[in-house]
Amino acid sequence: MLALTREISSAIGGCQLTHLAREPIDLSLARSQHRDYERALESLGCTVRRLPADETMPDSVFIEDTTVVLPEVAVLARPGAQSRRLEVSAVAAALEPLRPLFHVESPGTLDGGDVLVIGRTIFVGRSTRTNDAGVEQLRAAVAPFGYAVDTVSTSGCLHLKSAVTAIDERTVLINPRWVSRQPFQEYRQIDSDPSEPGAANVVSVGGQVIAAASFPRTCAHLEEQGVRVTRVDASELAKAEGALTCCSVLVS
Ligand code: CIR
Repeated sequence: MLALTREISSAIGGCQLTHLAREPIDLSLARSQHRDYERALESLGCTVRRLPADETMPDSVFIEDTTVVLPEVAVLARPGAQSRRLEVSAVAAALEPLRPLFHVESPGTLDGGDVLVIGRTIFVGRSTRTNDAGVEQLRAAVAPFGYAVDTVSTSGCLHLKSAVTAIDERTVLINPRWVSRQPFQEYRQIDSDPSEPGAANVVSVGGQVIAAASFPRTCAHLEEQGVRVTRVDASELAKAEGALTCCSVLVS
C-alpha cells in the first residue's frame, strides 16, 4: 500500500477554521508529530511518499481532501474552501502515473474528507464543503465501475469522516451524535466514546488502525472489540481541525 502524505506548510497558522478558535500551532512539534504519523503508516506496511509543502497553501498537509482514489480511477476533488483549490494539482501529478484521473469541476465542490469508501458503497457527506453538483460528478465518475453513491447528512462536524470511518469492510467506528446510524445499519458499529467527540476518525490499514492518543477511551474500547490500535499524538494539527485520515491518501 502506498501512502501519499504532504509536508506541513510553514503557513499552517493561516489554515481554514470552521468550529475551533484559532490557536498558535508549534510548527516544529507539528512536523515531528507528522513524522510519527508517517512512521505509524510504515509500521502497518505502507510505503510513504511525502509530497513537498507549498508555502502559499496553509492546509496542504490535509492531502485527503484533494482526491478520492479507487482501484479503477482517481477522482480529483474541487475543495469547498477556495483557499484550498490550488492544492489539487501537485496531487494530480503524483497520481497521474498510477490511475486514470477524473476532475470534479465547477460548480461542483467536493472534499475527500466527506467521502467514505466501504467496498462498492461510497458514502458522501453533504457538508459546507461538498455540494450536490460535486456528489453528482463523483457518482458519474464511479458508476461505470459498479460503485453506489449514498449521500449522508452530518451535524456539528467538518466532514463525514470526522463522524464515521471504516475499520474494515464490515465494521465502522461512529460518533452517533454527529451522523445518523441509519445509513450504516448493515455494518457492525463501534461507537466512539461520548466524551471524545473527534475520536471516530481513524486510519485503517488492513483492519488495524492508527488512532489519536488524545482519545484514550475510544482507543481502549476499540482494543476491547479486538481491533489493533497504534496511537499517535496529533495534537498540533488538531488545532487546524485536521484529524488522522486527512493527512494521507492510501493507494492500494
Ligand atoms: C480545513 O478546514 O480545510 C482544514 N483546516 C482541515 C481539514 C481537515 N480535513 C479533513 O478532515 N479531511
